[in-house]
Amino acid sequence: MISVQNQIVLITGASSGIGASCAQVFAQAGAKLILAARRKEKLQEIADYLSKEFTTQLYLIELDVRDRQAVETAINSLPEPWQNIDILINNAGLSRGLSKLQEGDFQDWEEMIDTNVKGLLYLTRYVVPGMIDRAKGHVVNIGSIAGRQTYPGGNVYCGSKAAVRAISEGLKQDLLGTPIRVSCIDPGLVETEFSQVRFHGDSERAEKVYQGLTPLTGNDVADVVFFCVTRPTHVNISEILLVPVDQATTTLVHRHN
Ligand code: NDP
Ligand code: 8X3
Repeated sequence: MISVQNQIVLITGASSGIGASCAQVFAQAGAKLILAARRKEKLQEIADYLSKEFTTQLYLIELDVRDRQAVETAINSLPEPWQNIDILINNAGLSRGLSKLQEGDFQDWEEMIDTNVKGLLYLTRYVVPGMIDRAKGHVVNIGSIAGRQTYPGGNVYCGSKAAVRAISEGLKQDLLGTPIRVSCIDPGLVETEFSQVRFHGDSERAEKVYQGLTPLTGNDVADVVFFCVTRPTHVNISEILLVPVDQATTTLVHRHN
C-alpha cells in the first residue's frame, strides 16, 4: 500500500457528499488537501473541522468548474507549496431534473454537460501536464452507474456520465507510457445532496429516492477512491462499479417497505 502522507490531493466538489467524504478520508491519512467548490462557506466549515481534528494542511478554492478561465487561473496561481498536485479527484457534478428528453430544460442540460463533462476536462487539462513533468500522478474521475445503464428521464445526465467513462478510458490510453494512473469510479445510489439538487430543492421527492433501501454513503465511495489511490504504483484500477446491496441496476432496487 502506498502512503498518501503529505501527498497533495485536489478534490473538486468538496463542499458536500462524496467530495467532502474524500476530504475526510484523505485528511485522516495525512494528505494535504486542495478543496474546491462554489460554496466557500461550506468548504470553510469542512476545513475548520479537518484542521482541528487531523491537523490537516488545507488550501481552499472558490471555483465554478464550468468557468474555464477560472479553472486555469486557480491552477496556475496556486502558491508554490501547493503546485505539485499528486492526486486529482474530479468529483464535482450534478444532475438536474428527470424530464423526458423531448420535454427537457435547456438550462438543466447545459448545467450538467458544462459541469460533469467540460468541468472535468478543464481540470484534467490544466493539472495533468504537471503530473507528466513530475512523472507522478493519479486522476480519479467520479462517474456513475448512470454512465453504464441509461434509465427513463436520465437521458442527458446518463450521457454526461457515459462521457466521463469514455474520457477516463481515453485519458488512460493517452497517458500510456507515463506512470500516471487513471481510475473511473462508478457508484450507484449514494445519499448526499445529489437528489435535492436534481429536484431543485424538492426534499420530499429527493427523500423518496432512498426510501426503504439502504443507500451507499459518501464514505463508502471515499473508501473505494482511497483504495484505488493506495495500490502499489504498478497497479491501476481503471474502473469500479459499486452499488448498494439493495440495488441491482439503475432501476431495479429492493425496497423493504
Ligand atoms: P452533492 O450534491 O452532495 O455534491 C456535489 C458537489 O459538486 C458539491 O460539493 C458541489 O459544490 C459540487 N459542484 C456542483 N457543481 C459545481 C460547479 N459548477 N463547480 C464546482 N463544484 C460544483 O452530490 P454527490 O456527492 O452525490 O455528487 C458527487 C459526484 O458523484 C457527482 O459527480 C455525481 O454525479 C456523482 N455521483 C453521485 C451519485 C449519487 O447517487 N449521489 C451516484 C453516482 C455518482 P458547490 O455546490 O458548493 O459548488
Ligand atoms: C447517480 C446515480 O442512478 O441516481 O449518478 O443516476 S443515479
